This record gives sequence, C-alpha cells and structure tokens, in this order.
Amino acid sequence: AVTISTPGYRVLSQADIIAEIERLPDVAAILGGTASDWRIRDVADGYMNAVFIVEGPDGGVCAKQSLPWVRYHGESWPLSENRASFEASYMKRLGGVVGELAPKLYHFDPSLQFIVMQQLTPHIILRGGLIEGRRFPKVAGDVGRYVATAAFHTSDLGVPFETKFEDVSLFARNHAVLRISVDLIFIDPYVEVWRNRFIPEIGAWARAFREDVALKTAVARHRNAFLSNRQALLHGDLHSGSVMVTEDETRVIDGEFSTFGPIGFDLGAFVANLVIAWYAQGGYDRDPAERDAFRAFILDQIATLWTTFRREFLALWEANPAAGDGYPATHFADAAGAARLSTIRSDFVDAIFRDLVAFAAIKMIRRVISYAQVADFMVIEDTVRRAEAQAGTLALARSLLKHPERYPDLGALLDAIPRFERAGLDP
Ligand code: SR1
Ligand code: MG
Repeated sequence: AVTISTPGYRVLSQADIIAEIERLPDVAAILGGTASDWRIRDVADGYMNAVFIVEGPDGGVCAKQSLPWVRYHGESWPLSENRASFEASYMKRLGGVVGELAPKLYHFDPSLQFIVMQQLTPHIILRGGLIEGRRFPKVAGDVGRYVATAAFHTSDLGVPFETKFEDVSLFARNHAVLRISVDLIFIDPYVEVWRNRFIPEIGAWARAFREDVALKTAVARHRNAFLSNRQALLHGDLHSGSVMVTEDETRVIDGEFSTFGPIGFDLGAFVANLVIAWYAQGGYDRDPAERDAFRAFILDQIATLWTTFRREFLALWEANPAAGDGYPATHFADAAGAARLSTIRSDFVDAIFRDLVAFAAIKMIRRVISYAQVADFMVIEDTVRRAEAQAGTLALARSLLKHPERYPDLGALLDAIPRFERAGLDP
C-alpha cells in the first residue's frame, strides 16, 4: 500500500504547482508577468516522477515532484517520495563542481518533495536524438568530463575523509531507489519476477541467462562491489535519458539515484546506452551507408567518453595531489616516489576501465530482459528485428562479463561491438 513518510506531503496538481511557484519571487521573476500568464505542461517521460514545464512571458522553469509510487507503473508499485530530496542534495553538492554541465537548482521544498530548476531549451533528451540518428559531437566528451570532475571531487583523492564521510552518510540514506537499482539491475534479469518485461522472441536468451552460473557469478561480484566500494558520489542512473543536449551543450539531469559507489558504474551506464543505440540501429529502416556512418559516430563517442574521463581525472589528481586523504603526497615527494605515483595513478584508472566494462554489460542486460525497457528498442515494431538487435546486445554483454581478460582496453571493447551483431535468437 502507498504510505507517505514526509510530513505535509501531498501530490500537486498543475494548479497547485502554479500556486507554489507564485510564492517564489525569484522563480516568478524568471517567468515574468503574473500567474494568469503562465502555462504549464506535463513533460514526464521517465519511469519515476511528475515533471512539468512552466512558461511565462519572459522565460520558463522545470518543476518536478517525486510521487509516493513509480509514476509509470502506478500506485500498485509504492516507492518512497523522499527521492527528490536526494536529487536536490546531489545538485547542491555538485553545483559548484560540474558548473554548466548540470541545470541550476532554483528551489527545493522538502515537505512537498518538489524541485524547481532551470528549463533546458532547446535541449532534447539524448536518447531521442540517438534514435533519430542525430549527432551531438560534444556529448561524450562532456559526460566524460562531468564524471571525472564529480568523481574526483567527492572521492578520497579530492576531499578530506571528513568531507567524504559526511557525504557518504547523507547519500547512504537514499535507500528506496537504491533498492530499485540493486534489484532491477542485478537480480531481476536472472530470475522470473512479475515486473520483468521482455518480448517472447528474446525468451531463449532470458532462460539461458537464468541458467548461466558463471554469468550470474560475475554479476553478483559486481553487485557486491556496487554496494561495498564507496569510491565517489555517483549519479547512479546515467543513461541517455538522463542527459539533455544540443549540438553545443550537454546537461546531466535526474540525480535522484545518487549514491556512493564505484566510478565505473556511471561510466558503464553511459557506455551501455551508447552500445544499445548502436545495436538498435540495426532494427531501424535507414539507408545502410547512413547507418554505418552513424554507428561509427557512436563508437567514436564511446572512445571519447573514456579518453576524456581518463585525461581529466588524471589531470585533476596531478593538479591536486594533496586534496584528499588517499595516497598522501608526502610519500611520493622524491623521484622514485613520483615514478611510483605515476604507476599508482594509471593502475587506478585501469581498474575503473575494468569496472566500466562490467557495469556496462550489466546495464545492457537489464535494459533488455528486466522492467525498464528503453525506447531505442521499443520503437522497433517488428519484434523479430527488435529481438535480433537485443540479442546482439546480450551476446556482447555476456562475453564482456564472462571473459573480461579479452577486453583489457578501449580498442578491444570497440572491436567487439560489431562482432556480436549477428548473434541471433538462439543463445
Ligand atoms: C521503476 S524503475 C525504472 C528505472 O528507471 C530509472 O531511470 C532507473 O533506471 C530505474 O531502474
Ligand atoms: Mg531518471
């Protein structure tokens, strides 16, 4: 049953949202005019929350309220409404760190679990753009820079442990949505459960995954790492629906899943969704030459994500050697120490790459045989073609998880993606 744990909480109607904004002089000034001039429209397209754009004569804002249930599913799937407070905390914590790569937070009401933030216009959701075959040349570099900056400045490399542990204790309370991640990503694809949603044509793959102990062992190991390795503050749900773009600008949104975990989890989520976009292209009616060119663009974006992350993360570490309590600079002051530190740093990012590969694979699988299906595949009406595109994704993911030694570097990962395209419906 739906229970509400936040005193004063109520689900806001569109009229209520206008009234709430009317009480916020700074936000009202962005809109201009008076409340009778404002227009509100429902723009929710994710699984979780109510989201509206409110526009006035001078400008607009985005208004978001978390509901005491999963919006897409309805009241039969209750979920604590407290997640908006973690999204607001995430925006506040990273506002000064990631700068223009995230929207500005204008207002958070903890009683209503209600956020008002900058309207992003003319930005669109990256996933929709990828489905249309549109190129956003800056997105992967920007996301790589976003993850490098956010991760470094919330890790033991970038802040003293007192700061990190304060952050950990705040975000460790984000239980309700963490339970969703822990179960929907790492458990549901490997069991039969009421909320799994996949087409019958992919059923043999789902069965094979449920019976594959080596695969499930790799997934379990990473589930444990996801919970145990509190390396940095993660976005926690960094798929292509959490990124808004124009050709020149990138904005990361929707930090409600924020939690401490392995840095490779965020990178892997983004890579998984680029890989999904790559395979889904095979199900679209598109000129083959255009498809090949777009797929090459996607592979190039995966490469850019990793190379940008690696470069930026290492540059931050080198520029701030004494910012955090991990790896004290005093131990590495002489020439021998400096050489050793350089090895430590490259080992550190190599380990993040291995995590990226594994979490990307796990995220690919959950988007095919678990609850939260993605539009990239759903828009393929012919379910055999859809399943063929999905099978390639699953075949790649299985190989990445069961044979990590084959994917030690970016080149190996990129080469593998086209190789599994014709995996077929028989696993
Ligand atoms: C009911 S949860 C569906 C999914 O949507 C969010 O974007 C997260 O990925 C979550 O797992
Ligand atoms: Mg979301």
